Amino acid sequence: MSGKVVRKEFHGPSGGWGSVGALGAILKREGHAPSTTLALRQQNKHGGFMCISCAWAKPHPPHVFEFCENGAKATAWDLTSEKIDPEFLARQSVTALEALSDHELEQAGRLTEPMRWNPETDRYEPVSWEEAFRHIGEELQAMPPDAAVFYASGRASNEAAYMYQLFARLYGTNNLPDSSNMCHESTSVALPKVIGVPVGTVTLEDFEKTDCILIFGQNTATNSPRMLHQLDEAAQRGVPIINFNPLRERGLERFVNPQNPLQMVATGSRRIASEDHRLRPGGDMAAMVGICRLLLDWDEEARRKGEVPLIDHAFVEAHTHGFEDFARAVRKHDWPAIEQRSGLTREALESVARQYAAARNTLALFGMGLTQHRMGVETVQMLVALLLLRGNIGRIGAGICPVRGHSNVQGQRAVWITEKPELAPLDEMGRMFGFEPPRKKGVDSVEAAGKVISGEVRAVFQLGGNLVRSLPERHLLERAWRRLRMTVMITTKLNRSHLIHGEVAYLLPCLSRIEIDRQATGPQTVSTEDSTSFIHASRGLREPASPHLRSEHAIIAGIAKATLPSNPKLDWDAWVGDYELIREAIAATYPEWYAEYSRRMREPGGFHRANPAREREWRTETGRANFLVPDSLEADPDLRISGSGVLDLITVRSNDQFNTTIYGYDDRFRGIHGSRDIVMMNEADMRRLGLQPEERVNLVAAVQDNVHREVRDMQVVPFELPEGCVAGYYPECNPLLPLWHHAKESHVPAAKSIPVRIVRQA
Ligand SMILES: Nc1nc2c(c(=O)[nH]1)N[C@H]1C(S)=C(S)[C@@H](COP(=O)(O)OP(=O)(O)OC[C@H]3O[C@@H](n4cnc5c(=O)[nH]c(N)nc54)[C@H](O)[C@@H]3O)O[C@H]1N2
Ligand SMILES: Nc1nc2c(c(=O)[nH]1)N[C@H]1C(S)=C(S)[C@@H](COP(=O)(O)OP(=O)(O)OC[C@H]3O[C@@H](n4cnc5c(=O)[nH]c(N)nc54)[C@H](O)[C@@H]3O)O[C@H]1N2
Ligand SMILES: [Mo]
Repeated sequence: MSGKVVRKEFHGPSGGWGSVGALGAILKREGHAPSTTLALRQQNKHGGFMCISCAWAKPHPPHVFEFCENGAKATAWDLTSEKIDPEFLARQSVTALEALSDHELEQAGRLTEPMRWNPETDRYEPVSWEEAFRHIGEELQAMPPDAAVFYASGRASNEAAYMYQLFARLYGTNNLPDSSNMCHESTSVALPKVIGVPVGTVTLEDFEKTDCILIFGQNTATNSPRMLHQLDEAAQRGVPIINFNPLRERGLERFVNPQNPLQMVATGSRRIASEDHRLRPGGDMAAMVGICRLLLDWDEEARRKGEVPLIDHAFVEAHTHGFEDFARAVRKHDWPAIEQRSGLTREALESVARQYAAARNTLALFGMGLTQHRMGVETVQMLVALLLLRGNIGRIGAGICPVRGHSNVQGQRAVWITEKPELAPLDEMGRMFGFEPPRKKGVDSVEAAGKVISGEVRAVFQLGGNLVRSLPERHLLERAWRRLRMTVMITTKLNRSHLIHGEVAYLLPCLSRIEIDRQATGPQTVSTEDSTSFIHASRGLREPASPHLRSEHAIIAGIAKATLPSNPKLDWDAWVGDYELIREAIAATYPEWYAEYSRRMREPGGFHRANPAREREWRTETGRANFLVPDSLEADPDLRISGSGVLDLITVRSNDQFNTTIYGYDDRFRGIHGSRDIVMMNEADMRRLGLQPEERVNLVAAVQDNVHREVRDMQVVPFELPEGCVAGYYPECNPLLPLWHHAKESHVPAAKSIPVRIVRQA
């Protein structure tokens, strides 16, 4: 359980012995056999399995150990020897299980058999797969298709994801929200308008050739630690790595390469970030406007003096649209406003602009610090504008790099798990499988939550995920979730969204990607797509946790067969027997990306899904890369933070969690141990509010809409972050997040700027 918070200042580097020690502790706790260590050696390697943790690129040739502390934790977590068998669930009622913490629920181990909730005993009891499918099918047939929601957390393979979206559409709905809706959807909405593709343009080759790296709102050492290799290599070449983050994230300061035993014994570690700019939350837009403004002014001056211009005018002329309007809009912002809104001084921004202007090739990385704001979409577009000014897209060593979260979130969207019908090749699927696909827009994650709360949604399927923890508006959502007619959870472990359940509730336990998936034609291989659009084969290698588990593919097929009339053009059983056939269907649906899918994915290093922007082919409305003008410099233009005492709450991850999966209570890099029920505060704010370190306070959302949102008993932790903002952990702080507080266009919950008040306990 989360207990009293203990501060242990972190002075070490990320990587190195610290992570090896942390890993050893995890392996021990999970009761690991040597086979786990063997499994780790196959992680992210050709012929092995692709990590189930983050989506970072898998280099070829790989490092000796192509895994990090967190990837190893995720592997160990799935391969745990702990099991939740039917006796475990027979011993206690579901209501009694609610007393367990989120950590304890998952820690209890792998689910081993399909279970159905029995209202008479209030217990999950074993049920046969066939009976489960029959009953779920019957329930689905009885409701209008748009009353069901098919959520996917970004872990399932491309093959399973393709089957899942096809099933939902054959059933009659585009209600296919996924984790991306809470994550990089701001990116997926922003990029097509400006560069004509929804994904990043950078590959690992660009890291080798770059001269400058900008990082906005991405916590590499915690959330994509394998990327530290690329950053470390760049830092060694003297490449400036300029980091923008309100929090001091120590893991990005210094790094010891744990792949290099010599360095592990040496005392020296190397710096990663060369500069750290601690801006205000949501201050990125203003900071970028400031940098653009400097470039424009300096460029004008240079041209006047006959010096080399700073803007790549040839590129702007040949490839872009809207430069003049953009330049005019940027020049309208004066320095006091830029400084006040970014929280950075003009001198600090000049330092960045100078380095950026001196670099031939620049690439920009970003994460949730940009996307999870009301202005998330516009801010991503502003970052692209900054790159376009110097021709930094579609050139080796340069580009835009959204760092994706879940290991296959990018892949799932690219095989059309999407609520937006215009993004899926519906005509082609209709032709291939002889049906009229639904054309009505489906619900995204926030809309799904709204319709669960209003009662319009009657059934929720989760292909992974833990929505009552990961979504906003927890108080209302939990209550409404219990009123659902049906909850169907395809899952590996037990979580909160399974205990708070519908009238008809099923837990359908599936294989993990690390496990051997034996089907009619033998062990199967699946595929996933990383953050750099490379698609890799992945083959499980451990014996399944239980003989009763089924693959996600087999579970989806079982439900589909029980729900839909038989279809001569679609043989679900054949697909389950041989995943090659699913890949053939994917390739036939969209050959431009997936031709010769099976052959190419098996090549060492995988294959790259076509990315026209990388080749400077702009599939936008203007046929060019577009400069778009931001409406405002504000993080949240509609929500004027007025009055004293309102603070901006940033919710973040620790390095002892994967989203709602809590491995433990230690946040080593931030030096916060023993509890996650904390609020990180600037010492000046603490003084102003008269708060002591470790004092317990309550947090309430500072919005006026007649909903009371509160989290209680949070311990105050002094931390290096700007005045006026505080930070806490996701998912503990989610009850404070109003459902309507999301990015305007993408509906990504604005989890990085929640207006809150701190209330002292009497
Ligand atoms: N170990 C581990 N790995 C993970 C995950 C995990 O939970 N644990 N989750 C996975 C998933 S799904 C995702 S999406 C990624 C998430 O990875 P990240 O994108 O790194 O996500 P966060 O930790 O939410 O926050 C990122 C950083 O943004 C900073 N930030 C907050 N507000 C602002 C702002 O206004 N401006 C700027 N510039 N910075 C800001 C925060 O201080 C934090 O350091 O990681 C993936 N990998
Ligand atoms: N306040 C706040 N809220 C946030 C965020 C934030 O930064 N702040 N981040 C958002 C982001 S970026 C994301 S991606 C979402 C994530 O939100 P979700 O997708 O809802 O949550 P996860 O924690 O990733 O899902 C974990 C569950 O997936 C299941 N699972 C694990 N492995 C497998 C598998 O192999 N197969 C199947 N079928 N199931 C499996 C297990 O039951 C596990 O409990 O949360 C979002 N919510
Ligand atoms: Mo994510």
